Order: sequence, then C-alpha cells, then structure tokens
Amino acid sequence: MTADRGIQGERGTRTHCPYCSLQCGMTVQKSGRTALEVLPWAEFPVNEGGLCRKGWTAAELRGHRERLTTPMIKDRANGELRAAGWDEALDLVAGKIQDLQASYGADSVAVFGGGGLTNEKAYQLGKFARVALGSSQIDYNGRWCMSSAASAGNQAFGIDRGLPFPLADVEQADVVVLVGSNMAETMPPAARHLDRLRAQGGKLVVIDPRLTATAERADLFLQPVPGTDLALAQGVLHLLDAAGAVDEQYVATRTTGWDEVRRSVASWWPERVERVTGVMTAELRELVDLLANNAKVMILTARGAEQHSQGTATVLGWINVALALGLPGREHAGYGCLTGQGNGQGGREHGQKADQLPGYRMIDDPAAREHVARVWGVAAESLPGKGRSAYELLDSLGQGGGADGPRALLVFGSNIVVSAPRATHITQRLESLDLLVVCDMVMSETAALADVVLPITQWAEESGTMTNLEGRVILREQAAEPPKGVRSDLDVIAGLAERLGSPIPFSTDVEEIFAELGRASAGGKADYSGITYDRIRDEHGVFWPCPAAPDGAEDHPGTPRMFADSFATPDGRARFLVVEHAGPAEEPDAEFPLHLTTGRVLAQYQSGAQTRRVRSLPDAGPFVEVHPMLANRIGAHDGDPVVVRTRRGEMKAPARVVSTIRPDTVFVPFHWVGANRLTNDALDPSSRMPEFKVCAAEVTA
Ligand SMILES: Nc1nc2c(c(=O)[nH]1)N[C@H]1C(S)=C(S)[C@@H](COP(=O)(O)OP(=O)(O)OC[C@H]3O[C@@H](n4cnc5c(=O)[nH]c(N)nc54)[C@H](O)[C@@H]3O)O[C@H]1N2
Ligand SMILES: Nc1nc2c(c(=O)[nH]1)N[C@H]1C(S)=C(S)[C@@H](COP(=O)(O)OP(=O)(O)OC[C@H]3O[C@@H](n4cnc5c(=O)[nH]c(N)nc54)[C@H](O)[C@@H]3O)O[C@H]1N2
Ligand code: SF4
Ligand SMILES: [Mo]
Repeated sequence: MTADRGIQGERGTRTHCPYCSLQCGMTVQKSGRTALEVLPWAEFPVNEGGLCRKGWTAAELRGHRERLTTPMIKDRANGELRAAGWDEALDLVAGKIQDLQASYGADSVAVFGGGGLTNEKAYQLGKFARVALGSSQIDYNGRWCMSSAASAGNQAFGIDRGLPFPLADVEQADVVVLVGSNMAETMPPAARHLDRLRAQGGKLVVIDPRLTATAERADLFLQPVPGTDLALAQGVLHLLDAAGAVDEQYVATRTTGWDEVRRSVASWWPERVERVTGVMTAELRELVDLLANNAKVMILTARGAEQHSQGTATVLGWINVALALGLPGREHAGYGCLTGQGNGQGGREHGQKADQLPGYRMIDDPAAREHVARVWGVAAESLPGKGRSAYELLDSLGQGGGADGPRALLVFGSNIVVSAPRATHITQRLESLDLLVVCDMVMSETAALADVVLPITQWAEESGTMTNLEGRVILREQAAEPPKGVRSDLDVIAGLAERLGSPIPFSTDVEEIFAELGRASAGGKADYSGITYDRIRDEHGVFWPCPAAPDGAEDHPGTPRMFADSFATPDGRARFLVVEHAGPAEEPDAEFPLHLTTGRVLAQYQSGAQTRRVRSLPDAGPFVEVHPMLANRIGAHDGDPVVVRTRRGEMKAPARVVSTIRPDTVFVPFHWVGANRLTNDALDPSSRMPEFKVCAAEVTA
C-alpha cells in the first residue's frame, strides 16, 4: 500500500474531500510546480470515484490570492490588521489570556471548535481547553448540525452513531424515507445509492416543504408545513398501530416503553395530522401502506427534521416508528441520521462538546474523568465541569447588553458571523470581547472581526483522520507542502499551551495524537483504540467501535453494522419515548404571515468562506425562493429584489419564483451573510439546537 502514501506517491496521494460528511475518496496529484489536481479514487467504496463539483474544484483554494499566509494583529486604535510574526502573535494571545484569567478566572476564556476539524485536532482542542486553559467554556458548531439526532440516539439506543450501517445498505432496502434531507444537492455522490435502490424496485419517500432535486426522484413526496414532522411521525405510528403493523415480538423482546407511546399517539387521527402538517390523509395512508407492507425500511433524518426547537423530539418520534416496525438491527433496515460536516461524527466524540470527554464519555461522570485524566497525566479534580452549549456560549460572550460571560474567544474552524442564528446579535457579542482569536486559512467574516488572525494549513497540506457519516474512520493524507508562513491548528494549540505553562506537553505528531486518542477512548462508547493509520489505509477505513485486541487476540474487525443483537442501553433494549408535538417556537401571525426556512445549494458549502472563493463554483449570491402565488400577491417577478423580514432583522435578495415550494413558505440559503439575520435562536431543550429551519416572516417586493 506504500504507493498510496505520503506526499509524493507515484499515482498521486489517496485522500478525502475537504468538505462534507461523505468524505469522498479522491486522488490528489501535483500539477505543475505548486498546483494540485483532483482525480478519482475509484476503489473507495463510499463514492466509487464520483465527486460533486465542490470536491472536483477543492484544490483551487490552495494557491488562492486571498489565502492567509501570515499572522495578523489588529490595532485597536484604527481597527486595522497588520502582519506579525508567529512568536509575536502567540505571545500576545497567551499574555492576554493570562491577564484575563488572573483577573476574571479560568472560565473567562472560551474555545469554539468545528466539525470540520480532524479527530486529532478536535481531541487536542478539548484537552487544551480543559488542561492548558482550565476552562469549562468550550463548544463547537456541530451543536448546530446533527446534535438533535445525537441526543435522540443516545436516549433511544444508548449511543449516537449517525448511520448504524454502511451507506451502501440503502440500495438493498425496500423503502427509504428521507425526512428533511436534500441528498441530491448536499451529498450528490450518495444519491447514486437512491438511484440503484429504485432500479432494483425499491421505493423512495421524501418529506420536505420543497420539491427538491432529491424529491424529484421520489416515488412518494410529502410536503409538510415546516416544523411539523413530529405530528407526521405521530400520525404514521397511529395508523401503523391501527393497521396491526407493529412488530409485537420485536417490541416485546428488544424494547421498553411501547405501551405509553402507543397511548400517546392514539389521538393522532389522520385528519388531525392533515390539519397540523398540511399533508393530505391519502398521502399519509400511502406512506403507511409502504411502511406496513415492506420488511426492509430505512428512515433517515437530516437537518430539515432536526434543526428545530423540537428537533430531538422529532427524531425520537421517527425512532418510535422505526422501533414499532422492528427495524433497528434488521439487515438493510433501520433508523439513521445523515451527519453533515466532514468530521461531524468524529468531531462530537473526542471532547470539544461542552459536556463531553473523549470516547463519547460524559464530563460529569466520575469514572470517565478518572480514565481520561489518567491518559492525560493530570488529576481528575483539576478537570473543569460542563460548559455552555454553542449558542448559549456565544450569547453570553463579553460584557454589557445583559451578557457577563467569557471575555476571550478562540475560534478554530467556524465562521460564526455567517452561520450563527440571530447573527446580528451574536456579531455584537463577538465585538464586545476583550480578545477574539480566529484560526483560518482565509479572511472569513469572523476572522475580519478578530484581534488576532492565525493562518492555518488546509486540507492536502496536513494529515489527520476524519470519521464519516457512517462511523467509518478514514485518513486524509498530506499531499503537498503548506505555503511558507502557515501552521497547523495543532501547532497553534501546542504553542499556546507551552506559553500558558500547561502542566502537560501538547504533541503535534498526528499519529502520536491518534494513538493517545485511542487510549483515551478505550472502553468508551466510541472506542477507537484498535484503529491505526495503517489499518485505515489497508481497509478503506475502519468503523468504530473498534477496541484494541487483548494480547495475542485477532484484531477487532470494527463495527460496520450495529444493534443486531442488543442496544447500548444498560438493559440492552431500545427505548420508546413519549414525545408531544408542540410546533415551532414562532408561528405565523398577521404581521409575519409566512414560514421562513433555510438550507443549502449544491455549489456552496456552509458559510461559504471556502467555496465562495473558488472561482469555478457559481456564486450568484443569496436568493429568496417564493411560490408564484405569493409572488403574485406581493407583486414580485422572478429576479426582482424582495425584502424578507422577521422579528430579528431583514435582508434583501432577488426573488426566485418556483412552484416547487409551499405557497406559505419561503426559503433562503445560508451560505451568504443575510439568512441568519432572520433566524430564530429558540433552542431545543435537550440538544440546544437552534431553530434554523423555521420562523415567522414577511416578504415584500
Ligand atoms: N452543497 C452542500 N452540501 C453540504 C453542505 C453545504 O453547505 N452545501 N453542508 C453539509 C452539512 S454540514 C450538512 S449539516 C448537510 C445538510 O444536509 P441537508 O439536511 O440535506 O441540507 P439542508 O439544505 O440544510 O436541509 C435539507 C432540506 O430540509 C428541508 N426542510 C426545511 N424545513 C423543513 C422541515 O421543517 N421539515 C422537513 N422535513 N424538511 C425541511 C429543506 O427544504 C431542505 O431541502 O449537508 C452537508 N453537505
Ligand atoms: N440559517 C442556517 N444556518 C445554519 C445552518 C442552516 O441550515 N441554516 N446549518 C448549520 C450547520 S448544519 C452547520 S454545520 C454550520 C456550519 O457553519 P460554520 O461553522 O460557519 O462552517 P464553515 O463555513 O464550514 O466554517 C468553517 C470555517 O473554518 C475554516 N476552516 C476549514 N477547515 C479548517 C481547519 O482545519 N482549521 C481551521 N482553523 N479552520 C478551518 C473555513 O475556512 C471557514 O471559515 O452552520 C449552521 N448554520
Ligand atoms: S459530496 Fe461531500 S465529500 Fe463528496 S465531493 Fe461533494 S462535498 Fe466532497
Ligand atoms: Mo452541518
């Protein structure tokens, strides 16, 4: 396998895309003196050589003229950033941190991480916050991504792995139900699995307020009012029970809590479901027929169902349906969440979440603290407790305006100004800080606000592992040298830890960090201790849990499929949990009569910090999708500027008049500044997920 390795491999370097959780395999080859060319890696099973256009053009950002190559420090007198040396920048940051902590305590300094960071970075960052800073104040943008599904998975199955089976299992199912996923645009190479499913006679159901490119492939398309998926799930379960389609034996032997849940859905008559969701009873019955008459059913949720103040309850509602049908653990069937960011899965396992330690251990569990503290070489009592969740952390930053939280924030891998809900308010919180440090490779909207900007190596210039949406741990190999002047996040963490007098050293050797991460995760739910870089190279990735083999034993094969015999709960059974539909935190009224929802387009990634700078990707700016009936009512034509207003703010963008959206709903993509000036910061009580997917709005021409 050595031909695949390292910087110079003859056939190029086999690595993975810098963007989404599919982590498509690709070959990267030098082209000319410094440029890189992206070529297929046909054998990698998840994408079989296919990439979306973001993947094909990923190398364009490397030599980009806007690439940051020197640290910068802001002169607070005139607000301008000037170039600085690394030592000067890191000394300044460490000095300010020490001053702030001396005056206001350890928690006056906070860290914000990202689900795009490698496992090694996420692990070091969590350790850095708890040990070098001694601060409980760390969380990350994954909280805004799949955290509702994570919370539901933990409650129902005792574990949170997005997909408990390889993605390709989709092809073998009889029926696949996508609840709030626009897979054809958000993971285009994965959509081939849907095409093969249908070619083999399987049926695809899509549930989305918009008839998306994904919904166009569906055999059955349901178009609910945003924020009503839970009512739909309750109605489905009600009808399945009435039809005698519940797998009584499975329910009796593998689950608990059915009787209460059965009673709780008794009043969800189809007519009531239709009133709440707008989905006609005939369509609801069609879905129920498909579910009742097929054995291999897969229910997959994504952000459309999850980014709500009832996101966790909604996922639990669909898990209740899956359990009633006896799906989890059955071959080519089950429930799964389509995780989003490149390392959305691994990013939540290694300790950058406010309440977690590596291995998916909980920070308030004394045994977990003992174990991790021993691996780190510190006393368990020295580890801080639970911090604030992402939005609550940002909302508390700085002083004034009701806030009395951390006075310094270090950002690694998020463009908060664009992607946070109620972004105008959050931007003000960032501006009120004594110290904002942003590590990035481009001058993102958030970096532009920083006191210190540190230029970071990017994909292809460094190695590290990622865990894709299937729980498959894969390896991004370095394919080129970084430009002069940039350093890895790992160097920043180590450099700051040393200057802060950390009681333990921070390595920058990725394989060494991965081995330590393995030891820290050993015995935890997400056990990586049996995984090595060489195994990943040889096996096209390894699925966790993969515990280290006891001496002399065969290597653990990893766990592609879960739940065949038992669940990760104390009694081994999955839990039915009673949930009640309450609807969105903000319903339309006379002043704001429409539903606003937000999401993605194919050619842009997230806050757009990276993809808006890739010239071969189309970037026409934001737009507002409106139905022709609505356009007619407000007097707007396709392409005309319209203003969208909510209780938080307003934005202006061209109307895109399409009959594929519900007439009572408008859609704005969030890749540009604007959408999040509008969104609601209502949080899910359990996951602390903000309600990105629905709020009340008004549109005028
Ligand atoms: N092109 C592209 N691909 C990406 C990304 C990107 O930024 N761009 N980001 C990656 C990341 S981090 C993520 S999290 C994933 C997200 O992947 P998806 O979840 O597929 O993406 P979204 O567009 O956010 O939302 C999906 C759909 O939810 C629908 N929706 C809105 N409100 C509701 C509702 O109340 N109920 C239901 N059922 N549906 C609703 C929207 O109309 C939209 O079509 O994509 C990943 N892939
Ligand atoms: N309205 C609305 N808002 C949303 C969503 C929505 O659907 N609607 N979706 C939410 C979701 S699911 C997500 S995941 C978030 C994502 O939103 P963000 O957290 O803003 O994600 P990115 O745009 O990927 O930001 C990553 C930043 O880090 C930089 N970066 C990339 N790799 C690295 C690295 O290795 N190290 C460092 N230091 N920097 C790096 C990039 O250049 C970029 O500036 O947005 C959320 N916001
Ligand atoms: S689908 Fe995701 S991982 Fe694959 S090429 Fe596109 S952005 Fe990259
Ligand atoms: Mo995400």
